[in-house]
Amino acid sequence: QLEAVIFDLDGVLTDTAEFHYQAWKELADELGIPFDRAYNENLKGVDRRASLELILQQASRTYSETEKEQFMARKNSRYQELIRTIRPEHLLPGIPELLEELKSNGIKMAVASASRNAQAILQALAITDYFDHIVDAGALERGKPDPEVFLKAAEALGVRPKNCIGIEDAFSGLEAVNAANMVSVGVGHPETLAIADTVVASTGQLSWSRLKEVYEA
Ligand code: B16
Ligand code: MG
Repeated sequence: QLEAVIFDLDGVLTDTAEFHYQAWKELADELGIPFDRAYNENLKGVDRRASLELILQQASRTYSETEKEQFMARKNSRYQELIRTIRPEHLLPGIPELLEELKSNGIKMAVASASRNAQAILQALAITDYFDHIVDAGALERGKPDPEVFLKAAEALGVRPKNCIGIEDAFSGLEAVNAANMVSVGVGHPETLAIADTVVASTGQLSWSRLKEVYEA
């Protein structure tokens, strides 16, 4: 029986992926490292350190640990500037209705984001109260595709993984949901996200009845 829905944040509840891209792009440009939207796809769902390492793989030189820490701090302060513009109207289509429907059907909800900025973003979107648990990204040992973040969410909710649906926009995130033994729902392109149990093109197609259908299939 479906008891809980565990949400990824970036790309599912709101589109912060664009802000991550802009902040990384500015850094890459300053460093003269090639970086574009296509390559940025690899960074989705990947934590800050691993994202930086992916970008630096394209560089023609190596960087010290101190430099890497400066780069991460610089990217994050730019990102924090960009997310200051987030308002409740930046919730992705269908999300306000979905949260309401799940709540009125007694479904538990959690956020399983790799972002250390998740709390601030949920506050800005004014949806913190819908969630029974928000996993602390800073306390994770392993990032997605490791299932840790989803398993921690289920544990905090007191729900068995097989009674959860995990919703993700990133390939690495869906790998994490599958490895956690939850039912996986991908938001995006069916070809890119083929490992999901179901893929919807947009969050506007997510509803309580659709999720029940997916879970029972
Ligand atoms: P931060 P999610 C992830 O969030 C993003 O998709 C990824 O692009 C980002 O690098 C990561 O959070 C870390 O974010 O730098 O704010 O800690 O998709 O897991 O909600
Ligand atoms: Mg995401």
